[in-house]
Amino acid sequence: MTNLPTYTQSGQTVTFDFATNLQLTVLTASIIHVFSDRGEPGASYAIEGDKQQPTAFTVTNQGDHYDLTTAALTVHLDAAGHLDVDDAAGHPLITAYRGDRQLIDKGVDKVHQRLVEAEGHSISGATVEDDRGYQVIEALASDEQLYGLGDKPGYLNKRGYEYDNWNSDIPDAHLETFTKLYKSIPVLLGLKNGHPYGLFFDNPYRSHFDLGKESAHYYFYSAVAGNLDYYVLGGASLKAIVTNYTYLTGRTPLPQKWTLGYQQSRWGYSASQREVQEVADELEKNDLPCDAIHFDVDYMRGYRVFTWDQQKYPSGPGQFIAQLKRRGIRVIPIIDPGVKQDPNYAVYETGVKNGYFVKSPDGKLYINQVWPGNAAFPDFGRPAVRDWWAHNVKFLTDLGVAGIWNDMNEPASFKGPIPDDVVFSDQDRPATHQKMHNVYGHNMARATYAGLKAQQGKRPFVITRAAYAGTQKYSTVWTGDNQSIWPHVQLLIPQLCTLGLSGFSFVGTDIGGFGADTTPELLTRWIEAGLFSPLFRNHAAMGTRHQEPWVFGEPTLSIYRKYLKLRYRFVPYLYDLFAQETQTGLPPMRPLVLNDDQDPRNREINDEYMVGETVLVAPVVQQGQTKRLVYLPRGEWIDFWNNREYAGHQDIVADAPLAKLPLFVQKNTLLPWGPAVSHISDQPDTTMTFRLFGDHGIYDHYQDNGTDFKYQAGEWNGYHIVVDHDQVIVTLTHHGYAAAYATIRVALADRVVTLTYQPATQTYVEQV
Ligand code: MIG
Repeated sequence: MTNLPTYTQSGQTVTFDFATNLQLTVLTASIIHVFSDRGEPGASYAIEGDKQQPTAFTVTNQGDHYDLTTAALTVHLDAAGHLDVDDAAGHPLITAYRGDRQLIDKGVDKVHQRLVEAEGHSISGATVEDDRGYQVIEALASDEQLYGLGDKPGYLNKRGYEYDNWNSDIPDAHLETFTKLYKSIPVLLGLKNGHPYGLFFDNPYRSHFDLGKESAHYYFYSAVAGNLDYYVLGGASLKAIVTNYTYLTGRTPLPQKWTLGYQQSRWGYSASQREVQEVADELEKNDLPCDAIHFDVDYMRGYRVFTWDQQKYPSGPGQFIAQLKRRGIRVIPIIDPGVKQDPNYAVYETGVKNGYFVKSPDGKLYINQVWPGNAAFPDFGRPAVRDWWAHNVKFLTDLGVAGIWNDMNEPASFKGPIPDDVVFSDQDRPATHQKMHNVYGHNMARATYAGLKAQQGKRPFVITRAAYAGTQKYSTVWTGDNQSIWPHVQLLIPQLCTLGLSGFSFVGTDIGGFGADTTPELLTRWIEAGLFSPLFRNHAAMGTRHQEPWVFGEPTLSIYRKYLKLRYRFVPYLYDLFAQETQTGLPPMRPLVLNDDQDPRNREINDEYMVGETVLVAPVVQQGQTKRLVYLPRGEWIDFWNNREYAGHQDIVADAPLAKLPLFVQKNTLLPWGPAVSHISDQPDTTMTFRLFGDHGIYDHYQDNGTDFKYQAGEWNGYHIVVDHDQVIVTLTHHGYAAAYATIRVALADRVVTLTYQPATQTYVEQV
């Protein structure tokens, strides 16, 4: 038997003297950093700032292993380096697997494997490619569910599947067979025998998760290179795991309120001012609330980023954008990373002159092809390049755009993949594409955020396709190129919920589907299913059938309108949830298991989701279906449409004709009920309404100016509303924002109570 290694302790870091040193750092009682230096320089992109808090812990020698114990976790480490983690009550959370991997025999020999791979197929089951790689293998209990990993297109419980972390733009329809998409968010959440934990692997190199596919007895993480660098996350519930994970990697900041409104997009609109104008006119004519129109690549001059084709915009882009803004519609243009290779184009010229683009190993500019043809790629890992990009954003903010949509930043390339050895910077140190690929979109979004913030002083609205863990601090995300197929309206539920479990709270899919032709029924079910996705945008590819709400006539138009109007009623609720999310990291749109991980039924639900704690959504995601089974979790529930009451912990059959989204509110809930508006105004609301579901309720409501950062200096209002036995009490718990509501209405079952603000006493008094 080998002896235990010696160890040294420095502050909250304990270094064990193995052949390769292993460091355990206690960041908090629930977060332990596991690190082994394998020679990779550089700092984390996901984590910013020092997350270590003074925390008590002990290290004890137990003879055949050490125990490192905090108030929440115990790490056992034996002489062979096996690392096991228990919670404070001694329940195993993470147990190193003591055996060897048993590779799946797919009956393919080496010769055939090469042939199959040459044809473009991959034989799955990634193993470590060379001695720069490593793997971490953990035992699986028979009762263990695995969640997280970001945008992977599968079901909520990812046990039994394998995934890759390598940001990829793959044009085929995303199905559960895909191991990777645009984002790499290597955070895994587990429930082992009902006990929650998390593992965050902070290594940007290409990595792989096999979550019990190869064997029912273990799951593993492997990376092709980089340091062994991961975090063990503990907590009493999955919620606590998400809160701890977002403490570490950051939270979605409070968005501008209008970003929660409906947004209309289509690749092609922006090719002419007339076309965008028509879209705005149709929205208005058809009484469809909308807050933004997105401008895809067509507005640029020959796909040159930070240019605008004036000829396509007779009024001039600035005038036109201002004109739309006056009608309540904001403009979000797209920006790709690829900069057209053109010596007469200032962005390219400046980039070349300053060495801002990535280079081939021989030191020459690296060129690949994207929309503008030959293009150079900004070296976003470098601070100077991010500053330059942020400055370029001024071209767009000067024209009055309201946000920026970042695409193609995996980075995608048309002329073959960018080779691994292309020189990208890791901050100011030369590194490789292999290392910087997965953080490319992250760094681009970060630069865009910085530019918008500096130039607008508002909360930046960035939408990015590619991301890494932690990108949520800078940007919202959408799930890229889905298609107008039923499996994709089904997918949006587990995929957006999974992003939420992975730290990304502001998420959405292309409503109606991006590729392929939608049908009226599919479009209708999509606007229903996606009703509470924070990013609420209909977008489609050029060349597909149009899918604006009016193109199919009735009844599609009326149903679509009904749901847009309903969405606007819920905007104050979503905004409140975001205000809370900034403190907790809990996403507004969430899987049932997040609200109650102790109900085994909640652990496998892929066709329902919750909005906050009290709203349950059970969309129809099958063609032709007009009734569906709905699992009601704990508590009592009220059918939103007819007030019928149901006990929880049961399955009911809900009627769901095409025009109906099955929607339930927990009994005895108060919800804010936004005004019926066509656009979200930057002017303060003078009135707010709350609706009671049931007999009594309590609600805390947040209000601020909805646009800038003044709330951080205390310019916000908090309202505490209590309805009990027909008595309504509203208390202004925090008054930092001058424009407190003049009137508050509370809609009870049989009457509406109106309260008015008394400035002298800062109280709300019922009007009789
Ligand atoms: O190669 O800009 O995912 O939303 O409309 C396609 C055109 C590039 C991909 C994005 C999509 C966008 C499209 N883009």
